[in-house]
Amino acid sequence: VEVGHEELDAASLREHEEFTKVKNIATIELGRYEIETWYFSPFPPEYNDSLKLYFCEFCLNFMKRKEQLQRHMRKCDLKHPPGDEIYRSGTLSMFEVDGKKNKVYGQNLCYLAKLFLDHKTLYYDVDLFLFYVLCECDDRGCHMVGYFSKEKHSEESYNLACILTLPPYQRKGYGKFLIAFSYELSKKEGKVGTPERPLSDLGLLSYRGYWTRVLLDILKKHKGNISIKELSDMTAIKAEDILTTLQSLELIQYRKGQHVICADPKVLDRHLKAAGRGGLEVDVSKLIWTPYK
Ligand code: 1VU
Repeated sequence: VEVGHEELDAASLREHEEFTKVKNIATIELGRYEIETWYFSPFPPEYNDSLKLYFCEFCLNFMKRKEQLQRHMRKCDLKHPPGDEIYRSGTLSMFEVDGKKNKVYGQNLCYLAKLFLDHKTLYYDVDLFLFYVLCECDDRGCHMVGYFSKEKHSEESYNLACILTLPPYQRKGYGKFLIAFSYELSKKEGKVGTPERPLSDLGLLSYRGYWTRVLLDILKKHKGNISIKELSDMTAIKAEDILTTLQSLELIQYRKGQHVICADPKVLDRHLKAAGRGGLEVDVSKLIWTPYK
């Protein structure tokens, strides 16, 4: 069925416009990487005649010319994201950046992220968000690997708004680390959480993989019956996400008006093998954090 523009509400129309915009920036330079972009991002108009943008890997300011970046690097005194280091394990650190305290950084991060996200309009009202920026650190500084954003207050129990692993770091387990981290924060808050929808194809694959592994690990170890509510309390994964994950693995039966988990150990092992690698582990003892008030 064809839908005329007049029948779309304002929000869908804006989203439709974002989708159909032509990709503007083809490549970016960020730290030691040159990265090909995937999608349109609404940079201010004066940047739209550049095919390539040069980002400062620490403050995320972007420039049109390499010489501008070189000049900037001589005076930029940041060596890590501008926020609190809330986790460090080996060379991996997580920084929490408050969008209200670091507005320009938050906006720059959104412009950068949109180059790799096509599925939704990003919110540029960064005041309302916290950004969790994952870095690999060495003697030159803390280099951003990826991030997720989180609303300070979510009515819908979202514990993650947007997630990105920068392309040079993808498929190494950082995505699952970021997802696991978002649930560790929810556990500390004593809340269940769920990612904001819609999920991209890669987002859904990563979440399915994470949910499957976490739930099957528990089911494997657990003796006797366990309810979806108990699984949710243990993992901070929202009950609906547990139900859809277990249903897609055909581990749920409907008996006498109730969902029942049927977990044959052999079936669990088969699913676990198919669920891929575990990703990088979050060492909760290294997380020093209190919920946002
Ligand atoms: O490696 P495993 O098999 O153990 O697990 C992978 C795999 O299952 C799947 N996956 C892929 N499968 C096929 N082809 C691929 N190219 C691929 N990439 C991932 O996902 C599992 C997770 O792997 P990971 O832990 O190594 O995750 P990454 O560091 O690669 O990060 C995953 C994300 C989704 C963050 C990354 O692909 C990304 O940044 N994509 C672009 C942005 C995006 O789509 N973000 C999600 C949007 S939805 C949203 O933000 C709302 C919540």
